[in-house]
Amino acid sequence: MTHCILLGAPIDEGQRRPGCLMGPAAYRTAGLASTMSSLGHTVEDRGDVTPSPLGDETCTNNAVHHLPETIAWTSALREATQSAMADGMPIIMGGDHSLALGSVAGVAAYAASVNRPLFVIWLDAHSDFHTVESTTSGNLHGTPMAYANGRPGFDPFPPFPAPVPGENICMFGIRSVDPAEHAAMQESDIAVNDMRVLDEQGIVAPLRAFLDKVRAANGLLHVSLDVDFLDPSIAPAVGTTVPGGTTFREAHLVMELLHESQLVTSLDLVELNPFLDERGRTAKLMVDLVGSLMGRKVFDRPTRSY
Ligand code: HAR
Ligand code: MN
Ligand code: MN
Ligand code: MN
Repeated sequence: MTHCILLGAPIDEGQRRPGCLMGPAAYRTAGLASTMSSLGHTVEDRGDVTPSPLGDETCTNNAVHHLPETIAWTSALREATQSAMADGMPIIMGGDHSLALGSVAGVAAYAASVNRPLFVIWLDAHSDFHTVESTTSGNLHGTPMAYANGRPGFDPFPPFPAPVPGENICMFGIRSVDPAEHAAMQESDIAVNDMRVLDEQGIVAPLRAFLDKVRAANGLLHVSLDVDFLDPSIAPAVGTTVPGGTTFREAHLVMELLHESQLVTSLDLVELNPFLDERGRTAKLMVDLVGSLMGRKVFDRPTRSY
Protein backbone atom coordinates (compact mmCIF):
# COMPACT_ATOMS: atom_id res chain seq x y z
CA MET A 1 0.00 0.00 0.00
CA THR A 2 1.31 3.39 -0.99
CA HIS A 3 0.36 6.86 0.21
CA CYS A 4 -0.15 8.74 -3.06
CA ILE A 5 0.12 12.52 -2.96
CA LEU A 6 -1.44 14.38 -5.88
CA LEU A 7 0.09 17.72 -6.80
CA GLY A 8 -1.52 19.77 -9.57
CA ALA A 9 0.86 21.73 -11.79
CA PRO A 10 -1.38 23.73 -14.16
CA ILE A 11 1.47 25.13 -16.21
CA ASP A 12 1.44 25.66 -19.97
CA GLU A 13 4.08 28.34 -20.35
CA GLY A 14 6.83 25.85 -21.24
CA GLN A 15 5.41 25.66 -24.76
CA ARG A 16 3.14 27.71 -27.02
CA ARG A 17 -0.09 25.78 -27.25
CA PRO A 18 -2.66 26.80 -24.65
CA GLY A 19 -4.52 24.05 -22.82
CA CYS A 20 -2.09 22.01 -20.69
CA LEU A 21 -3.11 24.05 -17.70
CA MET A 22 -6.40 22.12 -17.73
CA GLY A 23 -4.49 18.87 -17.23
CA PRO A 24 -4.85 18.53 -13.44
CA ALA A 25 -8.61 19.08 -13.69
CA ALA A 26 -8.84 16.44 -16.41
CA TYR A 27 -6.95 13.87 -14.31
CA ARG A 28 -9.26 14.56 -11.38
CA THR A 29 -12.30 14.26 -13.65
CA ALA A 30 -11.00 11.02 -15.16
CA GLY A 31 -10.84 9.47 -11.68
CA LEU A 32 -7.15 9.37 -10.85
CA ALA A 33 -7.76 9.40 -7.09
CA SER A 34 -10.49 6.73 -7.11
CA THR A 35 -8.39 4.51 -9.38
CA MET A 36 -5.66 4.47 -6.79
CA SER A 37 -7.91 4.05 -3.78
CA SER A 38 -9.68 1.13 -5.51
CA LEU A 39 -6.27 -0.55 -5.67
CA GLY A 40 -5.89 -0.24 -1.90
CA HIS A 41 -3.73 2.88 -1.78
CA THR A 42 -4.40 5.98 0.26
CA VAL A 43 -4.68 9.22 -1.68
CA GLU A 44 -4.13 12.78 -0.58
CA ASP A 45 -4.85 15.55 -3.10
CA ARG A 46 -2.85 18.61 -2.06
CA GLY A 47 -4.51 20.72 -4.75
CA ASP A 48 -2.72 22.82 -7.31
CA VAL A 49 0.70 24.26 -6.55
CA THR A 50 0.97 28.07 -6.67
CA PRO A 51 4.03 29.44 -8.48
CA SER A 52 6.55 31.46 -6.46
CA PRO A 53 6.63 35.26 -6.96
CA LEU A 54 7.90 36.30 -10.39
CA GLY A 55 11.51 37.37 -10.71
CA ASP A 56 13.11 39.36 -13.50
CA GLU A 57 15.49 36.74 -14.90
CA THR A 58 16.71 37.14 -18.46
CA CYS A 59 18.92 35.15 -20.80
CA THR A 60 20.88 35.76 -23.99
CA ASN A 61 18.86 33.31 -26.10
CA ASN A 62 16.14 35.51 -27.60
CA ALA A 63 13.98 32.55 -28.57
CA VAL A 64 13.29 31.71 -24.92
CA HIS A 65 9.89 32.82 -23.64
CA HIS A 66 8.27 32.80 -20.18
CA LEU A 67 11.61 32.42 -18.41
CA PRO A 68 10.64 34.11 -15.09
CA GLU A 69 7.30 32.25 -15.07
CA THR A 70 9.05 28.93 -15.58
CA ILE A 71 11.59 29.67 -12.86
CA ALA A 72 8.75 30.64 -10.49
CA TRP A 73 7.06 27.30 -11.16
CA THR A 74 10.36 25.47 -10.79
CA SER A 75 11.02 26.74 -7.28
CA ALA A 76 7.44 26.16 -6.08
CA LEU A 77 7.30 22.65 -7.54
CA ARG A 78 10.69 21.78 -6.18
CA GLU A 79 9.54 22.64 -2.68
CA ALA A 80 6.15 20.93 -2.98
CA THR A 81 7.68 17.77 -4.42
CA GLN A 82 10.51 17.58 -1.92
CA SER A 83 8.14 17.84 1.03
CA ALA A 84 5.70 15.33 -0.50
CA MET A 85 8.57 12.83 -0.86
CA ALA A 86 8.90 12.75 2.90
CA ASP A 87 5.23 11.75 3.26
CA GLY A 88 4.55 9.38 0.35
CA MET A 89 4.70 9.07 -3.41
CA PRO A 90 4.18 12.39 -5.19
CA ILE A 91 2.24 12.26 -8.46
CA ILE A 92 2.66 15.56 -10.25
CA MET A 93 -0.23 16.20 -12.62
CA GLY A 94 0.74 18.57 -15.43
CA GLY A 95 0.91 20.78 -17.07
CA ASP A 96 3.59 20.74 -19.73
CA HIS A 97 6.94 19.00 -19.24
CA SER A 98 8.65 22.14 -17.90
CA LEU A 99 7.12 21.10 -14.56
CA ALA A 100 9.84 18.44 -14.38
CA LEU A 101 12.44 21.20 -13.91
CA GLY A 102 10.91 21.53 -10.45
CA SER A 103 9.63 18.04 -9.70
CA VAL A 104 12.93 16.29 -10.46
CA ALA A 105 14.80 19.00 -8.53
CA GLY A 106 12.57 18.31 -5.52
CA VAL A 107 13.07 14.56 -5.75
CA ALA A 108 16.83 15.04 -6.18
CA ALA A 109 17.03 17.29 -3.13
CA TYR A 110 15.10 14.71 -1.12
CA ALA A 111 17.30 11.84 -2.38
CA ALA A 112 20.42 13.76 -1.33
CA SER A 113 18.91 14.40 2.10
CA VAL A 114 18.40 10.67 2.71
CA ASN A 115 21.70 9.74 1.08
CA ARG A 116 20.27 7.63 -1.71
CA PRO A 117 21.03 7.89 -5.43
CA LEU A 118 18.28 9.06 -7.77
CA PHE A 119 17.41 7.28 -11.02
CA VAL A 120 15.11 8.69 -13.70
CA ILE A 121 13.04 6.94 -16.38
CA TRP A 122 11.98 9.34 -19.15
CA LEU A 123 9.02 8.03 -21.19
CA ASP A 124 8.77 10.48 -24.08
CA ALA A 125 8.98 10.95 -27.83
CA HIS A 126 11.47 13.73 -27.05
CA SER A 127 14.73 13.73 -25.13
CA ASP A 128 14.08 17.19 -23.58
CA PHE A 129 17.85 17.63 -23.40
CA HIS A 130 18.14 21.25 -24.49
CA THR A 131 19.62 23.95 -22.29
CA VAL A 132 18.27 27.48 -22.00
CA GLU A 133 21.10 28.41 -24.36
CA SER A 134 20.66 25.66 -26.96
CA THR A 135 16.88 25.58 -27.44
CA THR A 136 15.88 26.95 -30.85
CA SER A 137 12.12 26.78 -30.23
CA GLY A 138 12.52 28.64 -26.95
CA ASN A 139 10.03 26.23 -25.38
CA LEU A 140 11.41 25.34 -21.97
CA HIS A 141 9.46 22.07 -21.79
CA GLY A 142 12.29 20.80 -24.00
CA THR A 143 14.92 21.30 -21.25
CA PRO A 144 14.20 19.46 -17.96
CA MET A 145 16.34 16.37 -18.61
CA ALA A 146 19.40 18.54 -19.27
CA TYR A 147 18.78 20.55 -16.08
CA ALA A 148 18.48 17.36 -14.03
CA ASN A 149 21.66 16.00 -15.59
CA GLY A 150 23.53 19.12 -14.43
CA ARG A 151 24.38 20.41 -17.90
CA PRO A 152 25.76 23.95 -18.01
CA GLY A 153 23.53 26.52 -19.74
CA PHE A 154 20.95 27.08 -16.98
CA ASP A 155 22.44 30.25 -15.48
CA PRO A 156 19.14 32.02 -14.76
CA PHE A 157 17.84 28.96 -12.84
CA PRO A 158 18.74 28.01 -9.30
CA PRO A 159 21.54 25.42 -9.44
CA PHE A 160 20.14 21.89 -9.67
CA PRO A 161 20.38 20.42 -6.15
CA ALA A 162 22.11 17.09 -6.84
CA PRO A 163 22.58 16.43 -10.56
CA VAL A 164 21.55 12.98 -11.81
CA PRO A 165 24.47 11.28 -13.56
CA GLY A 166 23.84 10.06 -17.11
CA GLU A 167 24.20 6.41 -16.14
CA ASN A 168 21.22 6.86 -13.79
CA ILE A 169 18.97 8.06 -16.63
CA CYS A 170 17.06 5.82 -19.01
CA MET A 171 14.85 7.04 -21.86
CA PHE A 172 12.19 5.10 -23.75
CA GLY A 173 10.09 5.98 -26.76
CA ILE A 174 12.50 8.54 -28.20
CA ARG A 175 11.86 9.51 -31.81
CA SER A 176 12.37 13.28 -32.03
CA VAL A 177 15.76 14.73 -31.12
CA ASP A 178 17.14 18.11 -32.23
CA PRO A 179 20.77 18.39 -33.43
CA ALA A 180 22.03 20.16 -30.28
CA GLU A 181 20.39 17.54 -28.07
CA HIS A 182 21.79 14.76 -30.21
CA ALA A 183 25.33 16.08 -29.91
CA ALA A 184 25.02 16.46 -26.13
CA MET A 185 23.56 12.98 -25.67
CA GLN A 186 26.39 11.43 -27.67
CA GLU A 187 28.69 12.78 -24.97
CA SER A 188 26.63 11.39 -22.09
CA ASP A 189 26.05 7.95 -20.56
CA ILE A 190 22.27 8.20 -20.79
CA ALA A 191 20.60 4.99 -22.01
CA VAL A 192 18.59 6.21 -24.98
CA ASN A 193 16.12 3.51 -25.96
CA ASP A 194 14.70 5.01 -29.11
CA MET A 195 11.91 3.34 -31.07
CA ARG A 196 14.46 1.34 -33.06
CA VAL A 197 15.62 -0.34 -29.85
CA LEU A 198 12.03 -1.10 -28.84
CA ASP A 199 11.22 -2.50 -32.31
CA GLU A 200 14.24 -4.78 -32.28
CA GLN A 201 14.53 -5.85 -28.63
CA GLY A 202 11.14 -5.08 -27.19
CA ILE A 203 10.72 -2.91 -24.14
CA VAL A 204 11.19 -5.61 -21.50
CA ALA A 205 14.91 -6.37 -21.70
CA PRO A 206 16.21 -2.78 -21.57
CA LEU A 207 13.71 -1.84 -18.86
CA ARG A 208 14.62 -4.82 -16.66
CA ALA A 209 18.32 -4.11 -17.11
CA PHE A 210 17.80 -0.57 -15.84
CA LEU A 211 15.55 -1.65 -12.96
CA ASP A 212 18.22 -4.13 -11.88
CA LYS A 213 20.67 -1.21 -11.62
CA VAL A 214 18.24 0.85 -9.53
CA ARG A 215 17.67 -2.08 -7.18
CA ALA A 216 21.37 -2.86 -6.80
CA ALA A 217 22.07 0.77 -5.84
CA ASN A 218 19.09 1.03 -3.45
CA GLY A 219 18.04 4.02 -5.53
CA LEU A 220 14.97 6.18 -5.63
CA LEU A 221 13.21 6.03 -8.99
CA HIS A 222 11.41 8.95 -10.61
CA VAL A 223 9.24 8.24 -13.66
CA SER A 224 8.35 11.07 -16.04
CA LEU A 225 5.52 10.06 -18.37
CA ASP A 226 4.93 12.36 -21.34
CA VAL A 227 1.65 11.78 -23.22
CA ASP A 228 3.58 11.78 -26.51
CA PHE A 229 5.39 8.61 -25.41
CA LEU A 230 2.18 7.01 -26.68
CA ASP A 231 1.22 6.75 -30.32
CA PRO A 232 -1.00 9.70 -31.34
CA SER A 233 -3.66 7.26 -32.59
CA ILE A 234 -4.39 6.25 -28.98
CA ALA A 235 -3.39 9.53 -27.27
CA PRO A 236 -4.36 12.52 -29.40
CA ALA A 237 -4.46 15.10 -26.58
CA VAL A 238 -0.94 16.48 -26.88
CA GLY A 239 0.46 19.49 -28.70
CA THR A 240 3.59 17.72 -29.94
CA THR A 241 2.37 14.48 -31.50
CA VAL A 242 5.04 12.37 -33.20
CA PRO A 243 3.98 9.33 -35.23
CA GLY A 244 5.34 5.90 -34.39
CA GLY A 245 4.86 5.94 -30.63
CA THR A 246 4.33 3.12 -28.20
CA THR A 247 1.23 0.98 -28.39
CA PHE A 248 -1.45 0.47 -25.76
CA ARG A 249 0.05 -2.86 -24.76
CA GLU A 250 3.67 -1.67 -24.72
CA ALA A 251 2.73 1.22 -22.47
CA HIS A 252 0.76 -0.97 -20.07
CA LEU A 253 3.59 -3.50 -20.02
CA VAL A 254 6.06 -0.80 -18.97
CA MET A 255 3.71 0.20 -16.17
CA GLU A 256 3.17 -3.42 -15.08
CA LEU A 257 6.90 -4.07 -14.94
CA LEU A 258 7.43 -0.86 -12.99
CA HIS A 259 4.81 -1.97 -10.50
CA GLU A 260 6.33 -5.41 -10.19
CA SER A 261 9.70 -3.82 -9.42
CA GLN A 262 8.25 -1.87 -6.46
CA LEU A 263 10.95 0.71 -7.11
CA VAL A 264 9.02 3.78 -8.27
CA THR A 265 8.99 6.57 -5.70
CA SER A 266 7.59 9.53 -7.71
CA LEU A 267 5.77 10.18 -10.97
CA ASP A 268 5.14 13.06 -13.40
CA LEU A 269 2.16 13.01 -15.77
CA VAL A 270 2.90 15.64 -18.41
CA GLU A 271 1.81 17.30 -21.64
CA LEU A 272 -1.87 16.30 -21.51
CA ASN A 273 -3.79 19.02 -23.34
CA PRO A 274 -7.48 18.35 -22.62
CA PHE A 275 -8.49 20.96 -25.22
CA LEU A 276 -7.14 18.59 -27.89
CA ASP A 277 -8.72 15.44 -26.45
CA GLU A 278 -11.56 13.37 -27.86
CA ARG A 279 -14.20 12.85 -25.18
CA GLY A 280 -11.52 12.45 -22.50
CA ARG A 281 -9.97 9.35 -24.03
CA THR A 282 -6.36 10.44 -23.53
CA ALA A 283 -6.97 11.51 -19.94
CA LYS A 284 -8.66 8.17 -19.27
CA LEU A 285 -5.82 6.23 -20.89
CA MET A 286 -3.26 8.08 -18.75
CA VAL A 287 -5.28 7.27 -15.62
CA ASP A 288 -5.49 3.61 -16.70
CA LEU A 289 -1.72 3.54 -17.15
CA VAL A 290 -1.29 4.89 -13.63
CA GLY A 291 -3.64 2.09 -12.56
CA SER A 292 -1.24 -0.47 -14.05
CA LEU A 293 1.70 1.30 -12.42
CA MET A 294 -0.05 1.09 -9.07
CA GLY A 295 -0.84 -2.61 -9.32
CA ARG A 296 -3.89 -3.27 -11.47
CA LYS A 297 -3.54 -6.58 -13.28
CA VAL A 298 -5.69 -9.44 -14.48
CA PHE A 299 -3.81 -12.25 -12.76
CA ASP A 300 -1.14 -12.33 -10.12
CA ARG A 301 1.95 -14.05 -11.31
CA PRO A 302 5.04 -15.01 -9.40
CA THR A 303 7.22 -11.92 -9.05
CA ARG A 304 10.45 -12.26 -10.96
CA SER A 305 13.36 -12.58 -8.60
CA TYR A 306 15.68 -9.71 -9.33
N1 HAR B 1 12.99 19.43 -29.10
C1 HAR B 1 11.87 20.27 -29.42
C2 HAR B 1 12.02 21.63 -28.81
O1 HAR B 1 12.88 21.84 -28.03
C3 HAR B 1 10.59 19.62 -28.98
C4 HAR B 1 10.43 19.53 -27.51
C5 HAR B 1 9.09 18.96 -27.24
N2 HAR B 1 9.03 18.58 -25.90
C6 HAR B 1 7.94 18.04 -25.40
N3 HAR B 1 8.18 17.33 -24.37
N4 HAR B 1 6.87 17.99 -25.93
O2 HAR B 1 8.81 16.16 -24.62
O3 HAR B 1 11.23 22.50 -29.11
MN1 MN C 1 1.79 33.66 -19.72
MN1 MN D 1 8.64 15.76 -22.75
MN1 MN E 1 7.42 14.84 -25.61
